[in-house]
Amino acid sequence: MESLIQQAGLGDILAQVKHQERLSLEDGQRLFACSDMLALGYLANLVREQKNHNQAYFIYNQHINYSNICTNLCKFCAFGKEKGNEQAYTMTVEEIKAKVQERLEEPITEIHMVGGIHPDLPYSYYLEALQGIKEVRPDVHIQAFTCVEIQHLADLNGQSVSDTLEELKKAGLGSLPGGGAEVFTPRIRELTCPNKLNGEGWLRVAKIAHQHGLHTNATMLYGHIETIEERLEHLDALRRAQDETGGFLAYIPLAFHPKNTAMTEHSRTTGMEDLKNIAVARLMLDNFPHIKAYWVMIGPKLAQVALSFGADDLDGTVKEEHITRMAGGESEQAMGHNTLIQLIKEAGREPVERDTLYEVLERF
Ligand code: V47
Repeated sequence: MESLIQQAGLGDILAQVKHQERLSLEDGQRLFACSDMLALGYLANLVREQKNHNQAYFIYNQHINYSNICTNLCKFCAFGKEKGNEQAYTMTVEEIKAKVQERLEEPITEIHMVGGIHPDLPYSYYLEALQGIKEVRPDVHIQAFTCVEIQHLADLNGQSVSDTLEELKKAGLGSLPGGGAEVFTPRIRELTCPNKLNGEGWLRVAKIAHQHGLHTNATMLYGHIETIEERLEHLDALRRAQDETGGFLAYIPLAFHPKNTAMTEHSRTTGMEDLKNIAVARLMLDNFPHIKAYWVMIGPKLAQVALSFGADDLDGTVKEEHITRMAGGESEQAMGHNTLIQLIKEAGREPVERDTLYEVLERF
């Protein structure tokens, strides 16, 4: 295998990986330019096994998208709708509680809750939603509100992000998901999501969350108009932020789904693109403990393969996630606990059920 790496011209990167040295952005360019997937996978797998051995994590979680009404209306998004649109919806706090109640008999440990940037829901709604979930399911970890939503809540509240996060924490917030990062560069934001909090703002909120003891995830939406340089700039910004705070848990590359968006001229990403984004991320993000292959976006079959190309986490049982489905995602909306275990075992990995903070709950 190592001669294959030499043949692919990546011998120096192999040496750096073995010595656990940080790769440069130029190295990243060469990795993205490499079409020898076995060589890339081998390198990424070395890092994956240095950090996570043979373990592959999953979580028993429930997704709740409380509202799709959004003032940002990003061009890549099929989920967000203008107020008044016939497909627009907003759940009441009682409806959110009922969703949690519906699945009370299942051993769910995490509720993942995100929504659009709503023009007129009051700040109290968000606090009550968190409190309501906790009333119904007191032990659950709530991973909710992207950095973009947090900034919006601080603006609504008229207080700092710090004070807002403290209040949300008291109401039950446990950590932040990684959405809303898209691609940080101003060019991409201008062209695809001009109304959204900018990249600097997203990173600032994430770092403040980390200072308050709230872990967060990070994502990148790839496979549209971004260049390789822009992907690497995004990864580098995350790596630098992580050097400062150490608060990121997982990085999740999100494959662009064009259906029903304002960017339908693009095709879906290919399997090779998806694997490459996972492998390069694993190699570049040397300070991120986990790389997640989100099966809802890349499909369970490729997510299974990704466990040998850098990923160590498949996310979880999910159910009722509307963001991918609205944009043409065809994966089943829920994955059984046993199916996840089977996928992982077949990939030759050890299935580990985790909680949100990667504490081991059960090994299979
Ligand atoms: O913020 C929007 C992206 C994100 C599309 O933190 C799209 O563990 C593809 O962030 N095609 C939401 N992607 C999902 C997300 C997430 C998912 C799973 C786990 C975690 C985690 C986070 O989805 C949005 C946006 O970046 N998105 N539209 C689309 N058409």
